[in-house]
Amino acid sequence: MAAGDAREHILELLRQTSEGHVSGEEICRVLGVSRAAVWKHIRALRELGYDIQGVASRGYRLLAAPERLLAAEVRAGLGTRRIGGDVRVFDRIDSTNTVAHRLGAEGGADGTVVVAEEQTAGRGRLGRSWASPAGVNLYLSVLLRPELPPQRTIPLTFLAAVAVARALAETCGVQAELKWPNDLLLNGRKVAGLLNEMQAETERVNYLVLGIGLNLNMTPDQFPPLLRYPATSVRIASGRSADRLQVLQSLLRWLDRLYDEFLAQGPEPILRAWDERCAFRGKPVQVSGGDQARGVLVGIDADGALLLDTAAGRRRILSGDLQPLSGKD
Ligand code: BT5
Repeated sequence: MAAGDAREHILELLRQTSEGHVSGEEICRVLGVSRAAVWKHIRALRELGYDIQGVASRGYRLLAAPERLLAAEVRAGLGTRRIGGDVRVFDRIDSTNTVAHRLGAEGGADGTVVVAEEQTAGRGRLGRSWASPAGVNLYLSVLLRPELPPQRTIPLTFLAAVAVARALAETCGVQAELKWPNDLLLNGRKVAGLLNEMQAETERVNYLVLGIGLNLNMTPDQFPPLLRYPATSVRIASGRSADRLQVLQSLLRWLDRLYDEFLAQGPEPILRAWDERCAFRGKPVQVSGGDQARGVLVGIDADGALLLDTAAGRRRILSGDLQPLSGKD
């Protein structure tokens, strides 16, 4: 058994017995290793930041897990089918999307997850940057290899947004609204952004990278001074800090479930779920960037295009940046 697997197994045993101790013999028996090996693994776990108590007559007990995200912790008890079979956690990298692209080109498995504590060159759309301070938020990319032509993968951006919204509701008790095409809002302010990128030929997707930046415990002073859109974090919006590991695991489970549903049933359930959380419905908005338009927001259509009722009639918007219009505009 690889050292990482053995440690994951030991942590699982310790968690199952959160009230009492697990004896050294029990761990030896379950893992099929010697006492000396168990002792070495326990020491390695302590070095990783786990607070494990050892009582001579009773065995081991897990008192606290480290603040840092660890691949073994993320995978422990995840129970997903496709997402998170391989989880890589980095302390500090340029961008999780860039690393996921590299893994994609090297043949990385469908569902591989890349997580960073900090990004030095976090990316937004159109060459913009994503502020990624260390240890407070989630920055992750998921590598997918759907056997679909490129145009049928468009709903995956919507799928990622719905998964983030459900994870936030489940673990933090907050209800995010979805701002077309790739943002999540809390109290009208941006709490998460998605950056989905694809490597494809005309007929076939080679691989796809779903990039997710989610502001959890960021404080106001950690935001860049000039933002395109007002921003927030779960902690600022709700007054409570979020457990990053819990949110991440919930997010991976929702991604897994919705991806399964998408492959089995097609895009309709995802697009419907997205539409239910659509921000600014019935409100006047403006689209700039790609397409230019002003009108009242209707929702999204079966292809994920934004529908606006404009002075010249109903329009389908395929790309651009959305802003609400106040009465004065
Ligand atoms: C996005 O772009 O919203 C997509 C952000 C995706 C970030 C994730 S993190 C993991 C993965 N790895 C990456 O390298 N990227 C993905 P866009 O809609 O273009 O918004 C970018 C704009 O949002 C910036 O120009 C800023 O004005 C603003 N911004 C920057 N950092 C922010 C933050 N942490 N929270 C809210 N707004 C931010």
